[in-house]
This record gives sequence, C-alpha cells and structure tokens, in this order.
Amino acid sequence: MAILSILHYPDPRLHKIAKPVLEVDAKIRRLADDMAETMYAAPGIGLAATQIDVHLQLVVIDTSETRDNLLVFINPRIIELEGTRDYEEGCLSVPGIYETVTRSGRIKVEALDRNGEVFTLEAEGLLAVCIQHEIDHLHGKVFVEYLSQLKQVRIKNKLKKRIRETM
Ligand code: QAP
Ligand code: CO
Repeated sequence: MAILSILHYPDPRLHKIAKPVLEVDAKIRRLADDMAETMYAAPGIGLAATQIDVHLQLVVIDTSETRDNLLVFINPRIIELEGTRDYEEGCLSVPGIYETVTRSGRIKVEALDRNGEVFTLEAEGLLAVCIQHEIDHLHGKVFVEYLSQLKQVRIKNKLKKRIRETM
C-alpha cells in the first residue's frame, strides 16, 4: 500500500471531471486501498480520486468513530434526495478551512463496491454530507464553491499566503 499526495485548492486539476470506471479490476482495488491508507493517515473521513489527481469515479469514506468501517464507492450516483441540512465541512484539499454548507439531509446512493457488485445505501447525517461532498469532487467541484465570492477569494489568498510562507 502507499500514501498518495493530495492536491490542494486552488489547483486547477481539482476541477477535472472524473470518468466512470469501466472494469473493477485489481488495479482499481489497489487504488482504492491506497486511497483508504491516504485518508486514514491524513486523517480524514473521505477522499475522492480527483484529490489524488486520478480522474476516475472512485471514492473512499469512513465516518465511523472506530475508523474500521471503510466504504468504497465506484461510479456513485445519488438516486434520491430529501430535505436539507447545514453542516460545517472541511476538506483534505483545503487544509485548515472549515465552513458551513447546505446540502440534502437524506440521500440514497447507488454505486459499485470493490468487487464490482451494484449496491444502494441510504444515508443521513455526517455520512450523507460526506457522500455528497465526495461525489462533488468527481464532478470537479470543491465545497468552497458553495460559499460567497468574497469568502472564496479570502480562502484562496490565505492558502496562497501559506504556500509562500512554507517556501
Ligand atoms: C469531507 O473531509 C467532509 O482541514 C472529508 O487540516 C468533511 O476528511 C465531509 C481534514 C466534513 C463532511 C464534513 C481537513 C484534515 C479532513 C483539514 C475530510 C485538515 C485535516 C477533511
Ligand atoms: Co473534499
């Protein structure tokens, strides 16, 4: 297994659109394993392939307290949405920034698992928020894009300043 490097906002590669996985083979399973290791090491609760500059529809999530309930979503799509929910989100690609975003409160998602089998999952709370956040990454969207232009500019400047200071 390997820890992969994560792209940081505002990297333009975070806006690429991920392509569907055509075959769930050993290579995809290895990628999912490496993404899981990267997410656990960060530590984070979700990671999309886009964030490691692989533009395939692959997401790993673990919102459990015990960090032992890995969920792998391949070609995920949301097939039902209900209600709204505000949640303070963060992102491994936007370190140190936490902002409240409004999303659907309950969702039903359909995806392939690491064996290539179709499954559906109903989620609410943090898991529902996290699934929507990660699927956004596959569509080239970062959570800060839900915020006002003013906040987006402030966040970009803060992250650019931080890069300058660590050079
Ligand atoms: C997405 O985010 C998420 O700023 C996953 O310094 C987050 O794992 C969905 C992280 C919250 C819903 C609610 C962020 C780690 C991890 C940071 C993450 C940081 C270190 C973020
Ligand atoms: Co994210």
